[in-house]
Amino acid sequence: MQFNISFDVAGSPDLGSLMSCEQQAILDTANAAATIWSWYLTPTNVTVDLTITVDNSLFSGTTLAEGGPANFIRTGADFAGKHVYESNTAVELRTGVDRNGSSADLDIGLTVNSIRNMMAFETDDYATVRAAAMTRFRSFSMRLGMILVSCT
Ligand SMILES: [Ca+2]
Ligand SMILES: [Ca+2]
Repeated sequence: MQFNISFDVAGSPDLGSLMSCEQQAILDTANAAATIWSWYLTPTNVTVDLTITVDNSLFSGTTLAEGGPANFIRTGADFAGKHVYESNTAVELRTGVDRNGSSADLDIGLTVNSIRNMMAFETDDYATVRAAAMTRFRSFSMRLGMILVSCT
């Protein structure tokens, strides 16, 4: 499987606040993370479309990022009287069927503050940051826990 990663330009009111090199660094890092994720996911020939939104109204405080599958789909099963759902990404990886068509399968939300002030920069202790990031990428699999941004 492979990822197709892009910014949700129309849905990112604050993307323009980032320098082009910051935008590129985020895409580069997300693509590097996706490459690692793909090692652990199905070899099925499917493409998971991941969009990144930059919107300062998404969150504040110590949150680094938000993210997850675009939607959840009823499996048809029930458990304890409740409907059971699974993520569209799980369905696509398992069956090859993209239930939401050309819409993004996975979303990541960032703010300018989280990118600039809360994430690790290459000028930090990069080896430590990188090792921690790799561990997190494996642990969270389909979630983005950290983005390494370098912009010179
Ligand atoms: Ca897809
Ligand atoms: Ca889709």
